[in-house]
Amino acid sequence: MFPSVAVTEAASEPGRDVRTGLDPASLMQAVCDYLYYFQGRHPATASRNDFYLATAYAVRDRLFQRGIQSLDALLHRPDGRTVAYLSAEFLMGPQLAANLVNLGIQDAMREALWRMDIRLEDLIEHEVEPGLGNGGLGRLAACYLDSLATLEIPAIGYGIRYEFGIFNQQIRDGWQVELTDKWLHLGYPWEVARPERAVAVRYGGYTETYTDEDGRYRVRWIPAEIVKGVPHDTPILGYRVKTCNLLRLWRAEAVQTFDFEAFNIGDYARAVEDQVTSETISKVLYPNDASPQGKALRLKQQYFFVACAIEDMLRAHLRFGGTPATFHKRWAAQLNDTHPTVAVPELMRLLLDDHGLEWDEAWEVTQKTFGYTNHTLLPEALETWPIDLFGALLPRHLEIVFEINRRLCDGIRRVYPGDEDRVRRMSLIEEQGRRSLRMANLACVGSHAINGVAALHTELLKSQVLSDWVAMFPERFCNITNGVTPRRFVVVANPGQSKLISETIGDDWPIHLDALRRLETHADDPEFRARWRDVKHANKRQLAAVIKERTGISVDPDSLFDIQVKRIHEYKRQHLNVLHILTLYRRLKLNPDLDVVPRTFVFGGKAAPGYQVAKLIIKLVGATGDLVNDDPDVRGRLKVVFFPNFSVKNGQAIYPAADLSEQISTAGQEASGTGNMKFALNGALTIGTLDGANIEIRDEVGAENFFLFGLTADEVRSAKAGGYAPRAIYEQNDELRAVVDLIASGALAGGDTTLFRSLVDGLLWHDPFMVLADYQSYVACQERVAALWRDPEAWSRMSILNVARMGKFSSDRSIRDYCERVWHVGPLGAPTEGAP
Ligand code: Z16
Repeated sequence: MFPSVAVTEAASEPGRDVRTGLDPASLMQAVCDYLYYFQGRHPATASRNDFYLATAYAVRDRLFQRGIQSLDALLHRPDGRTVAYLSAEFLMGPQLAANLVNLGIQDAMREALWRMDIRLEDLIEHEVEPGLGNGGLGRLAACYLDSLATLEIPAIGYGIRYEFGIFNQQIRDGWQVELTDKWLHLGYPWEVARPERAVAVRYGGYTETYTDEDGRYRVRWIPAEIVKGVPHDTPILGYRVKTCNLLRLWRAEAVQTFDFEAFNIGDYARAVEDQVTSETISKVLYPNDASPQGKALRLKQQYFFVACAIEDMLRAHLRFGGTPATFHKRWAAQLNDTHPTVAVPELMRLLLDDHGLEWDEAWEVTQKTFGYTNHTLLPEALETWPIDLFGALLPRHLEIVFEINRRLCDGIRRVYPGDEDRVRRMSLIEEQGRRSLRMANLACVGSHAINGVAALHTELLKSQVLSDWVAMFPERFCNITNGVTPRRFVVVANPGQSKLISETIGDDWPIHLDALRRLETHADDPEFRARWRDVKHANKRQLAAVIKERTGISVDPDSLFDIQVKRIHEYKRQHLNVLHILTLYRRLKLNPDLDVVPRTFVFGGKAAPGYQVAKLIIKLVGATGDLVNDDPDVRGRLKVVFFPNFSVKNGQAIYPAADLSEQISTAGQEASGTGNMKFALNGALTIGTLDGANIEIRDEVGAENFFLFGLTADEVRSAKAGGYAPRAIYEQNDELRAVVDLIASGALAGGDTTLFRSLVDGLLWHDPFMVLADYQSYVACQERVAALWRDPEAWSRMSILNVARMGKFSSDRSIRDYCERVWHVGPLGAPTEGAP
């Protein structure tokens, strides 16, 4: 069985690049070598994990090779700018298949492994993903790294190497249970630790002033605690290009490990304790996606990776001959939401205290370095830190923040004399209640560019949340609509559809997504439509098998797959979806012979562990499934599934199987959404509100090819202003009343009328997300969906047209926008118009 003969034969081919070749023989030899000499395994006894690791190492070699070449190219072009994407989250997803696709060696590796009796697909399935993010924001960062490399822009992603990522979700008795995500357990082959490039990060203590040799007044920070940040590098290869960038994640370690190893200190236990405390910093990802936790440890995490990143950038800059005053000419740093905003006072601190720049010069460098991306309008998501907490942890930074604020407030008073209310609103310090630092304001004042993530979001940002900032700094604002990488979310996730597209319009669409438009003419070709349907049907059969295995529920691949996967949140309105399901259920109970379109409703997503209502919504979905799935009157025509542990990996199996994509947030609440793009690129039709990027998707695919319902953001606002009364809607709509009553009756809870009471009462008396207001419109829209489903030709045509017109939503387009409007950088870091 072991292919030693084949390996020997292969190795004897003349001129073969044994070390990094891309042919099956070279790949096979590389995998064998890793198995033998790195893992000390004989193939006959090697486990699947052994083969997975050996394969990953073989691939990684080929990435590093390109990474070194990219660095070399950069060193020979020392005038260019490098992008630093600062993000507390990177939701990378599985790496093996994506890297094989980007290298263009999927078939070669499959063949290489096959010669050893190993199926590549089994290894891909075996891979554990690093879940170092909560949802959209973290996944967006990962898509952007893919596009930066593909567009050959030198870039580094800086973040935290959490030991435990987003929890694994299990469903027990319908409830979410959180399990620790031990993603490093079997070894993570894609990264390399660089302990020699560690950075010291300081916390606490106090500051003092002194006079330097030139008689200048200077400040020195005497910290109380020092932690070491050790970088762990993952290579990020672009699609079919040589450029290979870096994701550099920092792990916290104790500085003084060796002191107590020498047993020469009295308090051994305390020394160990200190070490444990240091390492706590990168221990776990905070699992909140919408409302930040005001924990000191979270601020410690933020400063930890930011301090490491800026130090790393500054070191590189100085090593390549730069001066502190030209930092911004070599680095463009993006703040992914406010999480890394402490980078603003941190860069100021380094320039002022360590490098002796004057304030004005340091401030200019800082502002030209940073751009700020806002990802939410939710008021509870706007980060603030109590001043006492911030000052205790970062005393020097607080002083700098106060000075930034003093100058900011002076500036406001100059432009708007006497407008103290405006000063109060724009101040970096919230003075009401516990004095606190407003991170969004700090990000705005410290950046030369500020952007929202979809057209509506940016408009609302400009007209509401940040209107004072627009008035004073209008030139800083722009919109950059989110995008997703078509490599991972179409080429890797949906090989069937990808093959059909490439056979039809050529294979350049993964890098020129607008080329999908060539599919338009094929939408009217019955033969093409039939092939399109066959692809979707095969994907649905695959998903049905996975659903059976994970949940025990049998679903019919011929039914309409109606899917909502995303974080569970009231504003995303999974419960509106449930109200529709119960409406159909009730209609069937009243008339079992009713001719309904058979549907499979799939839900997936994690609830923040402390978000009780979200957890109750998960329970409600499960209870709805229990009620509906085996009811004899339903006769299998409705199935409701909660797909546990939604992740990037599971998403890659789910998006390609969707017929209908649920994008039903209350208008004005979802900043952009990116799942909406992943679904549509995989041929799902969208039912959605005029929210986030849905609006732009509808504009692109055509209103006639999009199922629109619900209030607009303006209507939501005026309905609320006019005293919205959900109870009245409930009373006036018989069908709505019946389904709400059904939930309240205990019929979904074994007769328990208390289980869902808080949810029902919330809807009837408050309903902040206008679920009842949009119910009628949603149900009516779903009837239009059902009508179209009955006409498979029309459905297929619309599905093809949707894909054909989704080119705008490639993350390549988003990254080009950032390069042009924010970073002023081109391929190889070449400066573009407007470069500082
Ligand atoms: C997040 O995932 C998002 C916003 C935020 O403030 C924090 C987190 Cl962890 C999401 C938005 O909710 C979503 O609409 C958007 O598409 C995504 O960020 C990427 O911009």
